[in-house]
Amino acid sequence: MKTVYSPDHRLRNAKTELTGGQLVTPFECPQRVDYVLAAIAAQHLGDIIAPSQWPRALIEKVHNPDYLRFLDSAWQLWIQAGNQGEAMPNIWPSRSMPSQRIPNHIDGQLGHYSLAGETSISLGTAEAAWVSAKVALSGAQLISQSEGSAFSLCRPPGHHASRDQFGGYCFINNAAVATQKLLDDGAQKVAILDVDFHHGNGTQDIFYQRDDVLFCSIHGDPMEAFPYFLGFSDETGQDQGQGFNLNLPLPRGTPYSVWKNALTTALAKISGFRADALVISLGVDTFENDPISFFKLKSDDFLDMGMNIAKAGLPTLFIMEGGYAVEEIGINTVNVLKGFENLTL
Ligand code: SP5
Ligand code: ZN
Repeated sequence: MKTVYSPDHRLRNAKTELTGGQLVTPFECPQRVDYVLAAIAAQHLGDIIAPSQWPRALIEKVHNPDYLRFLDSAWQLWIQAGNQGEAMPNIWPSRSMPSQRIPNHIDGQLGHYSLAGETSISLGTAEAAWVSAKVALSGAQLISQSEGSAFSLCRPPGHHASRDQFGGYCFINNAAVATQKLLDDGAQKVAILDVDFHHGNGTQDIFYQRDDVLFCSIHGDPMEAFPYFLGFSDETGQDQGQGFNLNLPLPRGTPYSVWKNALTTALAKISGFRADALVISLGVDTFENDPISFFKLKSDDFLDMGMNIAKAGLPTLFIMEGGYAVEEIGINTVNVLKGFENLTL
């Protein structure tokens, strides 16, 4: 399987994440990709290729232009306002003051355009997010050109980003951008399976009213886990999209034996949808030693996960999302891809 990768992911190198009332070095760090690349080489997964250039209009199909302008300007506005640290939101248009206005002040803009407060914006963040989306688009192009499967080694991740909000370490929704590209290239229907530990709230929201994209997600119960406010099993889609959204929340301590049943349920739904292509939001933060998650998957379980995904028999684009047990992220990720290939070969 080919991997699309760019070293420019390093432009996303924030120094601070707000967690537990402290500013810590972000869990979502550049070293994550180093470990994935090392495992790709060690396991002989296949060629690593650079992304192509793509027009910004392809991103604007799933994100609002004003949001993208905000991302581009946020760091500069933040510095111009005299701040010393990295840009973080600390006030939101919340339930008791649900304003639609976009403030002039950067503090207000950060609140308007964010859905979580842990993710700082730093110099280079917007550029890295844009490159990450190009990595996703180039992966989608491989699938459109009948590659069968491909791996977009995206960083920063994307599945928490909505049309006009960042958060959860995500800025541009790479899976959504790639899915739209597959449709534009001729796919009639695309299924997205999100196996990251966290619910893919951004992806769900972007496609919630559509019947040409099926979104399925297996994740930590939002009553107990980020993003807390979306990802419940009664969210099944809206209007034309009714019936095209499937959430499978699972409790703390879930082992692979139970997780696998949810995968079977999701794959049955995907089979009934008769998709032309499958996009996997591939987070490996379901791993037992992940520092911010609570499932109990072991490294070998990721091989079985890949084999089962292959049974769908669809052209499949894997998009990197989360995974914060940094030293194991490489083997866990490549195990999914190897498991997929072993069944496909
Ligand atoms: C792409 C992705 O996986 N994003 C996840 C974003 C989660 N951010 C909130 C994390 C809260 C972590 N709490 C830390 C507890 C550490 N003991
Ligand atoms: Zn995650």
